Amino acid sequence: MSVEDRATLTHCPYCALNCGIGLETDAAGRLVGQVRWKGAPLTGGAVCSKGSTAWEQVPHPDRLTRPLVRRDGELVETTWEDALDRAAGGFRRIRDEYGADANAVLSGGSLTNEKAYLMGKFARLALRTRHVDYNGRFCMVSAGSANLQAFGLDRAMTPLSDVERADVVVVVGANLSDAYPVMLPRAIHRARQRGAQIVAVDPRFGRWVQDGDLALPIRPGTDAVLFLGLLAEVERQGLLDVDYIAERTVGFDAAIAAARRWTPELVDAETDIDAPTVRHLARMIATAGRCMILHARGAEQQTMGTTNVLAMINLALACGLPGRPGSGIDMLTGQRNGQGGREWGQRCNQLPAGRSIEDPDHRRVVAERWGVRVDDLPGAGATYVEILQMAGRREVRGLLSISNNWRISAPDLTAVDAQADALDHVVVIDPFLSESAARHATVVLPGTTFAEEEGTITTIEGRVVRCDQAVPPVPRWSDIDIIRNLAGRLGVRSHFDFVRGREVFEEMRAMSAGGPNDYSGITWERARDGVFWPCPSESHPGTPQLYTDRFAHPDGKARFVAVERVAPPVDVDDHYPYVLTTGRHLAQYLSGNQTKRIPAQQRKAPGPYAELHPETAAELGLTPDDRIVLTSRQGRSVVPWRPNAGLRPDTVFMPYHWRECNVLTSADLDPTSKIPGFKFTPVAVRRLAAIEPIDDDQDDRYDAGPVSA
Ligand SMILES: Nc1nc2c(c(=O)[nH]1)N[C@H]1C(S)=C(S)[C@@H](COP(=O)(O)OP(=O)(O)OC[C@H]3O[C@@H](n4cnc5c(=O)[nH]c(N)nc54)[C@H](O)[C@@H]3O)O[C@H]1N2
Ligand SMILES: Nc1nc2c(c(=O)[nH]1)N[C@H]1C(S)=C(S)[C@@H](COP(=O)(O)OP(=O)(O)OC[C@H]3O[C@@H](n4cnc5c(=O)[nH]c(N)nc54)[C@H](O)[C@@H]3O)O[C@H]1N2
Ligand code: SF4
Ligand SMILES: [Mo]
Repeated sequence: MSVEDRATLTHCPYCALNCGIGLETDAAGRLVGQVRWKGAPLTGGAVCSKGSTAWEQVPHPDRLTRPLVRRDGELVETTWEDALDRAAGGFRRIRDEYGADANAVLSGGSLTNEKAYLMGKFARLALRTRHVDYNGRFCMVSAGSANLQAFGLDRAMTPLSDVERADVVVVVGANLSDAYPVMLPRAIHRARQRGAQIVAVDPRFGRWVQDGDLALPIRPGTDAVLFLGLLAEVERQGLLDVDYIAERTVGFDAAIAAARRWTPELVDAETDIDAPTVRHLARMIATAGRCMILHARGAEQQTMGTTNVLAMINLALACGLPGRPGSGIDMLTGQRNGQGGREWGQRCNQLPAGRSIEDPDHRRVVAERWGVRVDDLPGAGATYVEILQMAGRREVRGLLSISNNWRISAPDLTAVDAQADALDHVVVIDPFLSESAARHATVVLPGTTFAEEEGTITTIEGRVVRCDQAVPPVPRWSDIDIIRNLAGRLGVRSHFDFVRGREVFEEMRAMSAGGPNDYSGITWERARDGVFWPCPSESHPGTPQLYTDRFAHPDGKARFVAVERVAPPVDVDDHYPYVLTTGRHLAQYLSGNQTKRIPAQQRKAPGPYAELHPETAAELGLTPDDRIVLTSRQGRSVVPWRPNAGLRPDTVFMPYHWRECNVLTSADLDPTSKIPGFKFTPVAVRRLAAIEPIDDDQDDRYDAGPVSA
């Protein structure tokens, strides 16, 4: 029997590679395991250890099965009716007393497209608030804003299957070994075996970087300088693709004028990448038959993240890479539905299908298709960190949260706790009690896991794929049921009268017709094998490769955007001499509210730690069993340390899955994308003295965990 016949086909709930898996149920309909789905798009049945244990979260004993409400400071079980009444009643009271914008919604990039769409719609039509944002604000928005400015769309342009055919692959700030363990390291290795030159621009090298690769240990926060210098050098060497620049782009003169002062020597002084290497790399990229540039959060989660990406795009355009099959510049999206999650209107400035909330035509189309008056659609609102800050000032008083966990993942956690403490009414929908819900929720509604619902997600490549439902939700209701029931209590049920994912998907297809992210030709059936948007009709094959003939701006041309080097707002100094940069461990996923509960994952990464270069550790007089004290302007953490000779000696790396990390980071934001600078925090490091008490500001009263009735 084929896997299609004996298993329910779906996709891994964690990262954006969306590895396809088959879920197996027993005769009684219980989930019992998972099998390989060899026909899965892109990854062909491969999974990493997180993916192979993902199903264990579904029947997990920690699952929330009944709603909780806070009484006398404690969360206690209650009925669904009571919890939904209180949840909706709290928002209604706040709206009556303080106005609709005193409620806010925080949503997430792990949700299916259908739920992301419903959350944006719920904020606008049920709560009628401007303030709805999502945790992709911590992730994809620098890449997104740069791509929108340069190309007019926010999606990877070239399919990842092309990586293995490239002659040069430049990977900027992506840890493929831990964050994209399936498919990408192998594609890079295949390219390497074919003779391709692999380039890694990163202050820390993962296992995927090998001998013979050009490994460039860049000084954190200086990516724009490197790419400005490369652009200038391509011109100096006479290697510009002048025909492409003339025919397919605008804005080159201003961009090159801003770049020219960056001689290889100046680049060296800022980035620590030496001048001969800058010259060599410029020539290599400009003369490659096929060149792919891949970038992830290293250069993007910076207070100048948008600038960094624009600087990379300018180089790519100058060399004629975008739109040339087998070449291009791709952002590597992170979360399960990091792509679809940023298309369907759960962002503060966005309406469904990539439409802008400020564009009168877009507003009119959406209002018409929703059957509401244009004036009833709120305008643009605040972003994630700004919403928390507004809570601290009591401008926002009610919060509906789904699929995010600010008490681990937001920057400057001590401040965040105080901000969220000031909220009057917090409703959290989550399958597991998160640290955020444990401390801040007034109502907790048990959420849905990936195996308990149907829906679509849009992969790292922009391919819309389908997730089938294997088992009924462990709690009585699914996330979609919860949204419908809350909407009913707020008097707008007719706009949310959906039970199944595919019903929502049909509304979305119609909604997207003619919009920037057109899904209208993607049927439920076609989504089985996956279809790349835009796909404007059922006979259209979809669009794996973007921009072959024209870019998405009205005139069809790409924009060079002139950029200057922007320094981090606070640099290292004598008090905080090291740069803390943060990221991932292979075994854990984001705030860990799912993976920390799975024994195989937890054994591999049981708790926080920091990595130091062995020379740095020697200078600090550390022995292997020592713990270190990390101090930043925001906070202090005590953690064990590990040596990593592949890390810059002036840089400390910490995986971010535990609170110890984000108590140190700052809430300084990129002015355009409003992403926090997670990858650059000046810190002091010292050995913890043997007799020193550990008064960390970690508060274990609010650990995520099972609740007893
Ligand atoms: N195991 C696991 N996999 C995941 C996730 C997870 O939580 N766990 N999360 C998923 C998500 S949501 C995302 S967004 C992706 C993230 O995927 P990545 O962005 O690849 O992962 P990070 O570990 O955040 O690492 C970013 C890289 O940037 C480097 N870096 C730091 N500062 C700089 C800098 O200034 N310049 C440059 N050029 N590089 C720098 C770091 O050393 C690191 O190698 O991973 C996805 N995959
Ligand atoms: N220092 C530092 N901080 C970072 C980063 C970094 O690199 N460094 N990376 C940032 C990045 S890239 C990201 S993407 C963010 C993400 O950060 P978070 O917002 O914390 O993401 P998750 O851990 O996925 O939180 C999601 C919550 O949603 C729940 N959940 C998952 N799926 C569903 C669902 O379908 N329905 C419901 N109801 N609940 C669901 C999970 O149980 C979990 O409690 O963290 C950011 N924070
Ligand atoms: S976590 Fe990512 S790489 Fe691992 S199985 Fe899931 S989708 Fe694939
Ligand atoms: Mo992310």
